[in-house]
Amino acid sequence: MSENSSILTETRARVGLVQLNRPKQLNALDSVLVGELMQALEAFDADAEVGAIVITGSERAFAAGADIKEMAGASAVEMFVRDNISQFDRIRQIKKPVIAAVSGWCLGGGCELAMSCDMIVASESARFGQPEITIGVIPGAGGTQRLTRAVGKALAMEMVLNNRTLTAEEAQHFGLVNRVVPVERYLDEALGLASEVAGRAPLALRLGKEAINHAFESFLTDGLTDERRAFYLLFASQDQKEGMAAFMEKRPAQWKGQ
Ligand code: CO8
Repeated sequence: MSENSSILTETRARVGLVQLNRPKQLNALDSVLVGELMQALEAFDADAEVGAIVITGSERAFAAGADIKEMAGASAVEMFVRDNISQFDRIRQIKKPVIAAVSGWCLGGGCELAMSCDMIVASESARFGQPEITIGVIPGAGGTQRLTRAVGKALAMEMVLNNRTLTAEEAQHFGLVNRVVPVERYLDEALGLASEVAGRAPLALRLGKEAINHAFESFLTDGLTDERRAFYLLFASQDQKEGMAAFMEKRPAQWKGQ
């Protein structure tokens, strides 16, 4: 097991495992974690001994979203210039199958990360949601696009506009998740699935993944650009400042529509 500051990595048989490792912050995705994660995925992708990759968090939280404390005070221009979300594009370039092993909270950027993977194995305790509306913003890393494709317009609207969360069972019912297993087994189940997939014909795996992703490409590229601009633009609003401050001060937000 090798240790960076925010992730742990190891190789088991032909599976590369990345564990998000900010448990006290519920694996909130700050820019260091996202950078280390993408680097680890790229290293496994380039490693001939690895056939598939698993990303996991802790039992309590896969990831509770982007790190609100890191971005709360930023202006729209700062968000646009930093463009941290472009780090997320790196996961789209990974050629090997990537499986998310999800337990507990899988919210905001965490849900977007899970949806950027090729398959999701969930524990019975997993909860999926896009709660950005509660802090005065919208999803910024593909949530409006991938969720709509995965669960359909009606439910995506309810999740993005009214913070509807999904249980693991609901997520499977609506096609977001491949398998739901008891919490003691979710990581082993994901590693087992990854190991099975890793044993399959490498070129066919790569082209199969590429072909399925092409089914999304035309809408995804334009949609991601629109979503990202809208997310950054919201940092020009008082409501974003109020929403994120209210989260950190553990109080309800007072919305002004400004
Ligand atoms: N950012 C920063 N810190 C967080 C986050 C977060 N997203 N989520 C939890 N934490 C911290 C809490 O502040 C708390 O820290 P402390 O102990 O210092 O007060 C600690 O983690 C534990 O959290 P709670 O005490 O709140 O635990 P609870 O069990 O009471 O509640 C919840 C769990 C419901 C998950 C709650 O923590 C919560 O609502 N978290 C925020 C969820 C959220 O709004 N996520 C969306 C964030 S915005 C986003 O993801 C936009 C994505 C766009 C681009 C992605 C780029 C990477």
